[in-house]
Amino acid sequence: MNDCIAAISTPKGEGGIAIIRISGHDSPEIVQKIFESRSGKRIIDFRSHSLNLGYIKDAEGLIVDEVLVSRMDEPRSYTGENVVEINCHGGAIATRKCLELVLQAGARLAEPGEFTKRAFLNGRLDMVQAEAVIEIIRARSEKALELSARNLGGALSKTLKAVEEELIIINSRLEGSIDFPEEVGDPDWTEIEEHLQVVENRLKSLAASSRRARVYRDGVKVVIAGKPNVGKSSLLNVLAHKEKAIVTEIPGTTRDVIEDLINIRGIPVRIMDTAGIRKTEDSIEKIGVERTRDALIEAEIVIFVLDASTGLSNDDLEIMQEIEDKRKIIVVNKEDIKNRLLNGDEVRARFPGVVMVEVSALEETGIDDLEAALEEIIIGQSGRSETGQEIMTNVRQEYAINAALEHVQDAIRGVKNRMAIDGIAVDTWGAVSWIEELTGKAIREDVMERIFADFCIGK
Ligand SMILES: Nc1nc2c(ncn2[C@@H]2O[C@H](COP(=O)(O)OP(=O)(O)OP(=O)(O)O)[C@@H](O)[C@H]2O)c(=O)[nH]1
Ligand SMILES: [Mg+2]
Repeated sequence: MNDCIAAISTPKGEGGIAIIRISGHDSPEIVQKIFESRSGKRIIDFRSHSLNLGYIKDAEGLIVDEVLVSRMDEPRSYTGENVVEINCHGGAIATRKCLELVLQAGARLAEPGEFTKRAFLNGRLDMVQAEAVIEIIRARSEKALELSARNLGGALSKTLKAVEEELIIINSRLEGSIDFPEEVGDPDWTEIEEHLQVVENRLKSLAASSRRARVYRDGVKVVIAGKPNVGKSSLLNVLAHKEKAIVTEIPGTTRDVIEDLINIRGIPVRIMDTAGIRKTEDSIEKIGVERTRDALIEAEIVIFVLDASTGLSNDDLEIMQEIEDKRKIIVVNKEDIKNRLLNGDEVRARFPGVVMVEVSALEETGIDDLEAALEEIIIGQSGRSETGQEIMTNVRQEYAINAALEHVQDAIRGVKNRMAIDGIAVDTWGAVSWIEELTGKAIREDVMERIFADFCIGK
C-alpha cells in the first residue's frame, strides 16, 4: 500500500477544470518532477491544503498546462496519506497528458475505488461510510443524497457500534460462565435476556427503517392509466414540469408508453403515461393499448384517471376491474369545468377505501394533494419511523442486519428454553461477526474487493 496511485477524479470529457489526484507517501516528490510553481517554491514547501499556481512540463521542458496544485498532508487527507491534487484546465487531451506525466514520474494508475479503499484501510472511514461515498455519487434524489450523507457522517455506524457494544457485554458474561463454570456459575439469565432484547429492538428498527429508505434509493414505478382523453398526458406534463407528452382533444392521442424520471417529495418516481384503454380497430392504437396493459403489470402504483366532464362509463369500470389488485390512487381530472358529470362523493361511494384526489391538469389545481397522496401511498404502507430519522442501508447491509437479527432471535429462544450456554454463545458471536462484517472491522477480503470494484476510477 506504500506505492503512489493517481487518477483523474473528475468526470470524463471537456470541463471547466479537471482534477488529477495522487495519493501515497511520495506523492509530493513525484509531482515535483513535472511541476514548476510560479513562485519558485517547491511542493513540500507549500502550506498544506493551499492552492498554488504553476506549470506542468514535459520531458523537454515544454509547458503542457497551467495548473493549481495543492498538497494535503497525512493524515488530514481523503485517503489518510499524503495527497497532491492537480487542477488542470478541463481539456481532455491536456488532462490525459498531465496524468501520463504523473505516471511516468513514478505513480501508478489507481484502480476503481482505490482512494476510498485506502481511506478505509487507513481508518479514515469504516465500510458503511465508504459505501455511503458511492451512494452519494449515485443518489437520484435529494432525499437519497441526504440519507447517504448521514451515513457518511456516521449515522449507521453509530447505531451499529451501540449494538456491537451491547453484544460484547453479553458475550463476556457467557464466556465467563463457559470458561470458569465452577467460580462463575450460570450467567444471570434475566440480565442476558434484557440485553438481547435491546439488541433485537435496535436491529429490528434498523431493518424497518432501511425498508422505508429503500424507496428513496430505488424509487417506484407509477403508471398513469384510464380511458382515452381523460387528461393522462396533461397530468404527466404537470407532474414532470415539462411538455413531455403530446396533448390534443382527439381521443387516442397517446399511442406509446411515455416515461420520465421525476421527483415526488424526494422520492424518485419512474412515471409512465400510457395510451387510453378502449376497444379499437386502429392497428397502431391496438398495439398502444397492449403496451398499456404490459406497463400496468409492472406498475407498483397506478394513477387511475377519471374525467369529470364525461362521468363514469363502462370503460372506467372495466379498467378499474383490471387494476383491482394494484395499489392505486383515483384522480378525478378536469375539476375546473362548469358542467361536471362526476363529483368526488360519487367516486368515493362507488370505490370505497380507494384514495381519491380531484385535480385540474389544465389549471394545475389539486396537484399538491396528488403529490401528498402519492407520498402517503408509497411511504405510508411500510410504516413511518417514530423519530423521522431514517437510516438507509444497501442490499449488503440489509442482508447482514437481518442475519445478525436472526442470530439474536435464536439466542433469545435459547435463553428462554435454558439451552446449553455454548449454543447460545455461538449465536451471539455469530451476531457480532455480522456486525463486524458490516462495519468492515472483520470484513472478508473478497467482499471488500467487490464493494470497491463498484466505485468509479478516481474515487
Ligand atoms: N378543462 C380541462 N381540460 C383538460 C384537463 N386536462 C386535460 N384536458 C383536455 O383534455 C384533452 C385530452 O387531454 P390529454 O392529456 O391528451 O388526455 P389523454 O388522457 O392523454 O388522452 P389519450 O392520450 O388520447 O388517451 C385535451 O384537450 C386537454 O387539453 C383539465 O384539467 N381541464
Ligand atoms: Mg395521452
